[in-house]
Amino acid sequence: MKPLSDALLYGILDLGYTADADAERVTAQMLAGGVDVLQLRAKGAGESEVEALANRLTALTEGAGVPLIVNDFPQLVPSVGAQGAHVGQDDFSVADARWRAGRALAGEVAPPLIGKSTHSFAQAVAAEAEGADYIGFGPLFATPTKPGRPAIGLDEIQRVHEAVRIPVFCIGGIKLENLETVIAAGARRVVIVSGLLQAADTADYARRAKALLAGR
Ligand code: 3NM
Repeated sequence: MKPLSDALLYGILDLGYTADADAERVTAQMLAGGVDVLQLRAKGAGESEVEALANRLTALTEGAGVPLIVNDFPQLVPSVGAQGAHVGQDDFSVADARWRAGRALAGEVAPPLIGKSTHSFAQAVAAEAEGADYIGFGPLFATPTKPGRPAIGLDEIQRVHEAVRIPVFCIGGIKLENLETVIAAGARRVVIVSGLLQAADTADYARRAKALLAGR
């Protein structure tokens, strides 16, 4: 598995953009394009639906050596064989998510990765103190993928990177068009959702984003 510390591009398979029937095809494209982490996000879907979907993706993510992160349902991590879970500010605490994602046989596999969404400098620092393995930091720009959440802009990116040692993935409205601006503001790693999922060629879009992040 690729270590999180090396991850630059975090892709999300968001069922708000991708039809269920296309899940494997789009996941394969993201992986071919070089996403380093892949999250399954299906807002409004029930646990059994997310479980079934995750079970369809693990062969692909494992084959690529890319961690699969389940949004909202940390308890599914052991049963589907995912590598971790992502929680929001209003969801489980990191400790609770970690407990739910824990394996029955400790030591058999790597401990689960727990990520947390943060929307301010204070939340970013608090999430690290709470034991998160990584954070999302945003939304930098207003985005239809997460409606109703105000943009936080680029001003705090630098300060968060100075204060927080776990990986920080900037998120929210990031596209190829603004990625260089986001990187210039201090971002090292990003999450892209609609940019990737609405691209005519998802693999090529991921490749180009990755190249910018890698400074190529
Ligand atoms: N979380 P897009 S912003 C899922 O700020 C999500 O916590 C956010 O999608 C946060 O790349 C966001 O399409 C949506 O803007 C990101």
